Amino acid sequence: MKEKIQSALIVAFIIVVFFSSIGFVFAQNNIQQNSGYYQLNLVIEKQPSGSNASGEIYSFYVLSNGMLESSNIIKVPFGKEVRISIVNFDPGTSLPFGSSAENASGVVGGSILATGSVAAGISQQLSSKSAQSISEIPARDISHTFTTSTGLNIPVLPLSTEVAYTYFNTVGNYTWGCMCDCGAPSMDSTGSMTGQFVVLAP
Ligand SMILES: [Cu+2]
Repeated sequence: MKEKIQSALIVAFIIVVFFSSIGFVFAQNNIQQNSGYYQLNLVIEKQPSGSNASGEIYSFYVLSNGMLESSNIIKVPFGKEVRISIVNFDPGTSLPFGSSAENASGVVGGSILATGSVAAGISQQLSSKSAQSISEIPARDISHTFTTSTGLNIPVLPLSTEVAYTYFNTVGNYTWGCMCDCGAPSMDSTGSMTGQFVVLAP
């Protein structure tokens, strides 16, 4: 009888240890997913008012908590993986100023994921299964670029959603801008097609 109780206790102990270790593994995974990278959501959307010679003015916005905020100052953390999502509602193309704007640079793996659909939600789910991995876009097919003075360049297709992973390894104040001839008023105004880019100290 005593032996039976003992073995029952041992079995119970093993079960408890087994399930608590599974719980521990799940908890670990959740922590890694939540703090694995910093998410920067950018949206290229029509400005509420104003137009240029060729029509509407499109601007970069930062999507934060479901709200489109100004891209006047874009902040990213130092030394941490940053996942940049760009949702582009502009159907038009605009020629880049230089051929370097055609290549994805400063991104992990030298490529970006792109899909020809426009939805803020897509950027969260975009994976190599649903998107094309591309390392360059021919000049004639570029709509805008997201380019920083830290050496990052992401060419953006018209009406598309793109995702790129990158790191910023120098703290400081930099600039971001679009390297395309996409309309004089938007190109010159901060918070539209150019602005400050700040890499924050940890
Ligand atoms: Cu542009």
